[in-house]
Amino acid sequence: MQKKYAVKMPNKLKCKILRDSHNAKLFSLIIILVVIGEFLVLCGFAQAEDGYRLWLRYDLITEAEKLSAYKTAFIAINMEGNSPTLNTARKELSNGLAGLLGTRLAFVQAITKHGVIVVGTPQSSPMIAALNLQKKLHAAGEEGFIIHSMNANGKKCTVIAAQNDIGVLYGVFHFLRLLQTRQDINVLSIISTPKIKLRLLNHWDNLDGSVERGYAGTSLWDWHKLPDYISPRYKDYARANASIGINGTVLTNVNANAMVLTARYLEKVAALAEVFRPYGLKVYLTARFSAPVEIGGLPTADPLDAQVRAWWRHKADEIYRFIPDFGGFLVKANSEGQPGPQNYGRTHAEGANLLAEAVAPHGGVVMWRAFVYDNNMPEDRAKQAYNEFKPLDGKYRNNVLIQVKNGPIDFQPREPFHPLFGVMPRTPLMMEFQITQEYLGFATHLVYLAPLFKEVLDADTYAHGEGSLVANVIDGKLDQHTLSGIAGVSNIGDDRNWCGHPFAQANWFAFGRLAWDHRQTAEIIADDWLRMTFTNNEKFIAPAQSMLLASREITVNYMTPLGLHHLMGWSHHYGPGPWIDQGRADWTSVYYHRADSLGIGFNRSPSGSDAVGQYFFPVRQKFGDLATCPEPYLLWFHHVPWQHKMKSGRTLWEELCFKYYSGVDSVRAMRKTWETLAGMIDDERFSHVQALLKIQEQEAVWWRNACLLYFQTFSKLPIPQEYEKPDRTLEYYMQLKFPYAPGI
Ligand code: GCV
Repeated sequence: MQKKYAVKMPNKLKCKILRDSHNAKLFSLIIILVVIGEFLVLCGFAQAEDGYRLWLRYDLITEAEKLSAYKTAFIAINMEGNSPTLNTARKELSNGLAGLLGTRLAFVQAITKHGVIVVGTPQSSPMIAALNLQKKLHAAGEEGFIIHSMNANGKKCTVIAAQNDIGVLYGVFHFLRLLQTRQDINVLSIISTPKIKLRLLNHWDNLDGSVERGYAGTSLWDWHKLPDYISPRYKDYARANASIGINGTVLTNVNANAMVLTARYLEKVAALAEVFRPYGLKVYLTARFSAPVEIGGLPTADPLDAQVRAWWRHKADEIYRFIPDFGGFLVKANSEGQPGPQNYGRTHAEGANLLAEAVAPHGGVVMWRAFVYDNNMPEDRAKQAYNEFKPLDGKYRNNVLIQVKNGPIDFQPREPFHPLFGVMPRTPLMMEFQITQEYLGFATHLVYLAPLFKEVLDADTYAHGEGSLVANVIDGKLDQHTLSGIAGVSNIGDDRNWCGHPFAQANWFAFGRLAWDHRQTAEIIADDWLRMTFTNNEKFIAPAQSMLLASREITVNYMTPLGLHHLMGWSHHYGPGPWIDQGRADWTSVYYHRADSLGIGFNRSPSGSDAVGQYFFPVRQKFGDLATCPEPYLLWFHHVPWQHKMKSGRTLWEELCFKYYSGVDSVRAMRKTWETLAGMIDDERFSHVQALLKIQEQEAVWWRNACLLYFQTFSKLPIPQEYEKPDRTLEYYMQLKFPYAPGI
């Protein structure tokens, strides 16, 4: 994936020089320019970048002191063993160091000098076997690794070791990251182990190449040409995932197509699995519940029907013949029109167990989604998943995980944590985050999602008293589950830079890093990503990092402040649509904001839908009482009078105006900050971000104006004098149509 940089001489110029052999001076001048150009490129200046390399850029270290320290510390590599994963790790390490240090290190058999990097497992490397690392390796676990500065044969060396080959690869990526981010490497003592077992991307990719809620081009999977044509991107994709510890990928949309389970497609899936395998990336598929009818010719898909059970068992056997390490199924059932067990009067547990039984002999899992709600149910949508799933705790086979979205509605810019976390102690619950920005400005807005992920992971459910964090529900610690999982709905497409917005890559990166270790901070992850993706220039890092860290709150402010939610345009979810009141009720905006002449917000307190009752004490009390409910969730849980006094001393209406206006002002400030960074990174990505920030500002103004003008029809209160006046009317915003918005 390393891009080759060459300074090209224009053809016309070449011809002229060849024809005119007397023009030696001009020729020399051009040679000098070419050499200077190549030097600048080598030094990382003036380099054209298209974002393809993501955070895996191994350009020459330009800080002389650091370079010399690293060159002294690392002079050779000792790495034996010969498996596909070890070979991948060897190549990564060798290429990475060659790029960073500007010289390719030799591979040595013995440690006769200071500065050897010793890499491998006790099985692959006699040197590591001799170093007595059992305890540390045990602590690192099956997928983890250690990186230690040690003495071997009286010589200083750096050991990258693991119990298994995949841990070695993860260790190599971590080690290279230390250099990419210019860390001190003299005394290393790292033991790193993933907190969560299944760390998956969910692709909402369709077999026709489209991506539901995808904003970075079309699907990476070229189903038409697979299995014969293997795009080089498949390997680069697996490599990027391995570099952040992601170990599984669900290739297909949860709004599933049964055809992917036919032999013709399984052959294609197997080809992808083959490419991904050395990177420790397992493939999973979505299973359409009605597949036995649609592709199996059976009259029913009833999970208790003997023929249906046999069909799924045979289907699983067939899949495992194609893909021996197939991970399992992800299922969306009885939600948004997808078929499921309830079509046959059966429960979600009966449905999940049917598939779990089929994959169990092969070691597969079933991830059954809790994103279930029904507009025919006269119950607050926010309560429905809990009502459906909690009673089924303990009824699932032991290879079933319930995959729960971070909040009770649907990936809004801010939601309280899902009340299911903590209430199903006998079932492993997986987290589902959305990396693709369906509700956060598509791939046009700069929004760093790590603060959102952290807010949910660090939330306290109080399931077993104080300190029962959501993170410990999903890593299995709270209720002692060995099976644990986390999924991120992918933001990856076939755009050259993978994620559309150059900064959207940070969300893929942050998801992987938090899936590996949810205790890491959004700050450190942002810092690493910026250094690896752009530059180590501190003058760039500090302002760019503050932009990243503030961006999510800024977006909440100009889209859905104070707990508002689900205000976006109908179906495509592009832009504001707080006036939407037609169609399926629980897909309208008015269902959620409930604005009227008295106030605004959804009363989910005990006097309303009592959704707060689904949380443990004291969370339910805190959320349920207007006086103690944190203001960021206020309108999620309460219908609040327009004149209600907020903590700031402003009335609710004034506060709403303040939030929307400060959201826009902050985007303007981000634009200004970005302008000050010109020249510190490559022009290509600089101007790409610059242009997108301009759109972000326009769209933030659009959100602000449309929402405030609309809510004003209820509050009947003026937008305070000090603010600029909306330059369009509400009618203007309401008539905007976007039939070709991406992602549908
Ligand atoms: C894949 C939301 C999205 C849908 C998505 C669904 C889900 O409703 O708008 O596109 O469908 O969530 O998560 O299943």
